[in-house]
Amino acid sequence: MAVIKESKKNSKIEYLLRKVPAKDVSITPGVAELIEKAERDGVETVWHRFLAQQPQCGFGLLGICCRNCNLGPCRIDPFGYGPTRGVCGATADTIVARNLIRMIAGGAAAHSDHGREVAHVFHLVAHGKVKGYKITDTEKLIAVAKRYGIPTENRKPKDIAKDLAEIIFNDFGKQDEEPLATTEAYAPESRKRVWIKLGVMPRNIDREIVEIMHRTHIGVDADPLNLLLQGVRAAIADGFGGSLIATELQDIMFGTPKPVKSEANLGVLKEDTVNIIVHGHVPVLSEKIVEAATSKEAQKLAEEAGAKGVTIAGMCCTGNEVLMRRGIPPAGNFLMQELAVATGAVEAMIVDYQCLMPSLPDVAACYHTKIITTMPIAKIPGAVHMEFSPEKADEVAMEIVKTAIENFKNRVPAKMYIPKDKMDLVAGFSLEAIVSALGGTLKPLLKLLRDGTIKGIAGIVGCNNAKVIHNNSHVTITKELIKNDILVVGTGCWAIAAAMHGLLKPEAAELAGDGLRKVCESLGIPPCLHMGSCVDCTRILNAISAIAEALNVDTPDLPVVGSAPEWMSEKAVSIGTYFLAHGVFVHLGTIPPVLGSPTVTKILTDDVERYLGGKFYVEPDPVKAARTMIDVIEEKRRKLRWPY
Ligand code: SF4
Ligand code: MSK
Repeated sequence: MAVIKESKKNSKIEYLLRKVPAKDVSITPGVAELIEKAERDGVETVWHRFLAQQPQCGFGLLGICCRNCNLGPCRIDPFGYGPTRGVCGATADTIVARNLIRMIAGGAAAHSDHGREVAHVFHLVAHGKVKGYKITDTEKLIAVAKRYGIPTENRKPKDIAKDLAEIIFNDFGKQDEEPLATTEAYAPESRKRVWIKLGVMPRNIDREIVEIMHRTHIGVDADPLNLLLQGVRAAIADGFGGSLIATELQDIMFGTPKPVKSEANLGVLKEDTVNIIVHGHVPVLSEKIVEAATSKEAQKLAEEAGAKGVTIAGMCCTGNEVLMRRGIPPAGNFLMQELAVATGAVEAMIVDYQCLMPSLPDVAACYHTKIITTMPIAKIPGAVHMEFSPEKADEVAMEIVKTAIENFKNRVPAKMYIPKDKMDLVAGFSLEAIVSALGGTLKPLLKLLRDGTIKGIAGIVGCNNAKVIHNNSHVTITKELIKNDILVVGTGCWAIAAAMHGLLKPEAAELAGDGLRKVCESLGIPPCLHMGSCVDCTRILNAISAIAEALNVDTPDLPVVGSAPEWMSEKAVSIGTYFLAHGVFVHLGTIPPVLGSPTVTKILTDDVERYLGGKFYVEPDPVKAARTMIDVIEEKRRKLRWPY
């Protein structure tokens, strides 16, 4: 129970408050107040648990512990006084490389299983086997089908969809050595040549993940470079055969995002309505929840329950999905999920999968909130499980919404506090929306890049991490970059951080350098563009590829950088690696567990550039990191002989 019953735990909470003032934990308005409220209510949060874990295991932080077999666990002495090999003979280099690519396997598995779920629903839609979903964006369906060479002339959308579903299913299941159809359809030719030469062209997402698990089993691959190359192959497979499939099919079924106005932060919750939060990643359920919650039936039921309607808000990437397609406001990003419950004003938090804290039901136990799990693969002890299936999507969604409404009567006003803070935003900049804002072609952007009005593009992605001040690195890096005329595009929890700090408002153009500011003002857009959820990092990849092809250069030549300032998840490792594979200079703001092997560290931060054109750069200081990214962009411009 997070309702801290033992005096020992209570004293720990008080101790933490004395040790770390809440204001030093987060820069986001409302967070400090709610941490204090949580402590008063006797509820522990992620920050309390993070401190309770100190000091974290030094071997783990360096990546030099291994428990891949029962001869272990083994650990390597980083100072050379103790063991330099595991029981089987594995060195630090082998162990670090194995551990890192197992992280990539985890991230790629999460993205691709999400993609697979969406593909299954799409297959049902194509074959007319499901009522609750449909093809919403036929134009996108045709554009995607053309990429795969599927005939589209004079054909019904459902027939095109059947062919597309077949090819995508085959990408998941095929056993031959040929590249994924999706990589062939989307990757720039110049990159494919590099990947083939290096032996990292992916064959099948499942196979690349399985191969990582095989190679990292005791007694298989011990060569750090060979292991890391398989990590690159699995990450590329994720980029195309997992994440991109999710993005494209979600757009076809739920609509391709267009600019939409909304608000962000905990202040989007309302005192007098039923409040429902959708949290997780996959929109197949949350789209239905939004439909059900905004229906006349739900509004009427809420009024009968004494509320002034139903408010629905998002959290993490499910939040991003429903924000960019429906304008549903996000209540916060990853580290704020428990605080949303601690407002005492949430009737139900409906979760699908990924980035859900298993502590949520414990926090909810202190209030009246119901944590409702919906996916058979993501149950949490203490939560209510209401299983979702595409065939019964509408019924399940309405049942869940009704459960939330019925719970309104259990709200305890004395335990309720909603911070007032919220911020206006514009989200929904899919690549299609960006091209449309530019008048139907990328040409104006290319001209602005060439003449230096916009110096470069930075893709900022990823999570929150309790190791650093919440949202500080996201916001600081973003402000530094736009001040230097670098257009920022991004996804995931960065997008929600940027929104809560006013960086997704067109007015944020005031913070940009002269060139970027004028462009934003003339187009009426913010200097930071919300491109979606974690899987939508592939929208950024598609943008980079389209720009490179239009300029007839390879992707590493572009004045483009990537950053994951506060990353924590395995998915972020996979994303960072597929950006690296596209030749992007990728900044990491929290230190990956690789420093126990100078060999692996050097490969990732130096040698890899010779093979792929990009490399990782690790810097926790956001100002220094931004400066380096600006320098990299200027260097790329110099090489292109563009003004810098
Ligand atoms: Fe130890 Fe080797 Fe087994 Fe890892 S695989 S636990 S290093 S014996
Ligand atoms: S939700 S993976 S904390 S971005 Fe996509 Fe945020 Fe990272 Fe989860």
